Amino acid sequence: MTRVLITSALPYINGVKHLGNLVGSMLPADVYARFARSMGHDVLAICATDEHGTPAELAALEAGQDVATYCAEQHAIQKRLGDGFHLGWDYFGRSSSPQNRELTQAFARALWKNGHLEVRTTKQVYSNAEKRFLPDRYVIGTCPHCGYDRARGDQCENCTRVLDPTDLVNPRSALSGSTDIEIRDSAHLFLKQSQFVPRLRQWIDSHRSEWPHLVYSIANKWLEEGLHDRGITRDLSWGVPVPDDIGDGKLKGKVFYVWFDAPIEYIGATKEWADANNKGEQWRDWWQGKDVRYIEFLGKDNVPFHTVGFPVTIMGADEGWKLVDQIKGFNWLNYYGGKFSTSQKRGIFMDAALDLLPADYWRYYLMANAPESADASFTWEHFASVVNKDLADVLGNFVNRITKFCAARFEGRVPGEGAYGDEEKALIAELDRRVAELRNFFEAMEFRKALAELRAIWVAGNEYLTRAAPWTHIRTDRARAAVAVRMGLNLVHTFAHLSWPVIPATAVKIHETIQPVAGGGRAVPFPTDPMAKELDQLEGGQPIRASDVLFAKIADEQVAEWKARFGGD
Ligand code: B3M
Ligand code: ZN
Repeated sequence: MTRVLITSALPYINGVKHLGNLVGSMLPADVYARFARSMGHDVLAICATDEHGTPAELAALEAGQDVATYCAEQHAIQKRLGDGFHLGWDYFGRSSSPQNRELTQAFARALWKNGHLEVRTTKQVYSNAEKRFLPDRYVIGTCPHCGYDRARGDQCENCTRVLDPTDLVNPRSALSGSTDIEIRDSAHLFLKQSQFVPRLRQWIDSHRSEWPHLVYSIANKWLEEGLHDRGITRDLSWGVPVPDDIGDGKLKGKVFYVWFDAPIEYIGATKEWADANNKGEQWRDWWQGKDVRYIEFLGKDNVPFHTVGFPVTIMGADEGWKLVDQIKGFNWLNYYGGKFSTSQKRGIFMDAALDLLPADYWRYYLMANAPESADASFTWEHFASVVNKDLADVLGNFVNRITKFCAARFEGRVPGEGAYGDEEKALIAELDRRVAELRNFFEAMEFRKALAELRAIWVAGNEYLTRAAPWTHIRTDRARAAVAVRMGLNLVHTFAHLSWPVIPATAVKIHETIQPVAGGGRAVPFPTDPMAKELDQLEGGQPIRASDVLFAKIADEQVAEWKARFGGD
């Protein structure tokens, strides 16, 4: 047994997340955490909302709320939706927590003490009308290169050139449109990342064979392009305040940049967990213990901050905090070939998804089509066909027909008569091989392959039952029918064990047709016994319950309606 620390990239606070966000970090992190638990490992799974930064301020402004109230409300919404999707975090924290504030300030102090921070004077745009500094992207004006008149201060959308706000012709505030803006000097803290290149190079290369290609190549590219020192403070009011003892008194009223404090919240949320559950100093041990394997789940756009930004913070602080061991990165899930978009409200969001169907339909579909080696695309047609075939026809139908048949013809009790014959032995041999494969794919976090294997196991059960045909034999050879029913019920039980990481609510329901789940469902154990034992463990005479329909099929009319409602093509 190893200790496994798992974090998912922190969903940003500005509104409900879409299915692309869900499958790009939170859902696979949960599936893997469940799998690791089901293998008997000691697991701590952590997530939180990422609450600081200008986008949070702007979203609050738009909602007509002060930013603290806005964040508290949105956090509660994201927490509720995460629960709805059965994301079983040990803790779902908030980057605006006192714990994170303290840790972020402590990291900055350590970096300052170790000489890795420097105060530099920078030129920033100040809006007299709004009495505040404007982040680069909230200054707009005419692009000096192509003449586009809504170029942002960080980049021109039209010609994609990277800009500085001072490059813009006729600059104005994107917030108010005011042109009463000026350039002011402003002192900021810079993290001297360039000093860390040799250490980063060594660390990243030491993981070259272990990390997925996607992750290694992005990390490597960043290093090769050269690391610039990075400004880690901002002229904002919402954020973790820079403490007085850093920066020679030149940083009063400033806050840390959101990307500085957000990854520290992985540790912060672990402390929130310990504080909320009387775990004392255990949070520190998860982050400093030698026996912990730390795995991060994140979308490809977040790779640089996790392979360079956060590691530099940890290396520079030099206080024994753990660097990540394994990083599972994801590509994009698209919606009809285009992007899911929060700002354009394009695609399906977590709240709308749960209004349509229970979480397990989505969990299965998304994991079976996870954007692992390439981008993937959601369409309603594909979704419906996967749900109808895999979940309704294959898994649901199997559990339904065998438990119902047992209820109708064997008084709802596992029939004990007869011994397994050649059919059963062949199935056992096949499942020994397939279950080992499934476990390997889960362990390697190859989710598409894992789900294809899981489905193949369900199919093998169905095919067995079709061949064994207890409904035919019952008329002439009751013992033969009994053997098939007993194997069928053992398969139901095993399917629950194997499926729990992916479709936990359904797996518990399936398991309960056979017997209650031990330990209240915190972990359904993954089978480690040989299949000959796993598939022959139900006692003759043991009562079972007939299952209801587990998955309703999605009709063509529903597909048409949802396409019309959510947009498609
Ligand atoms: N909040 C992801 C995003 O909003 C970002 C992840 C932070 S992980 C420390 O794109
Ligand atoms: Zn331009």
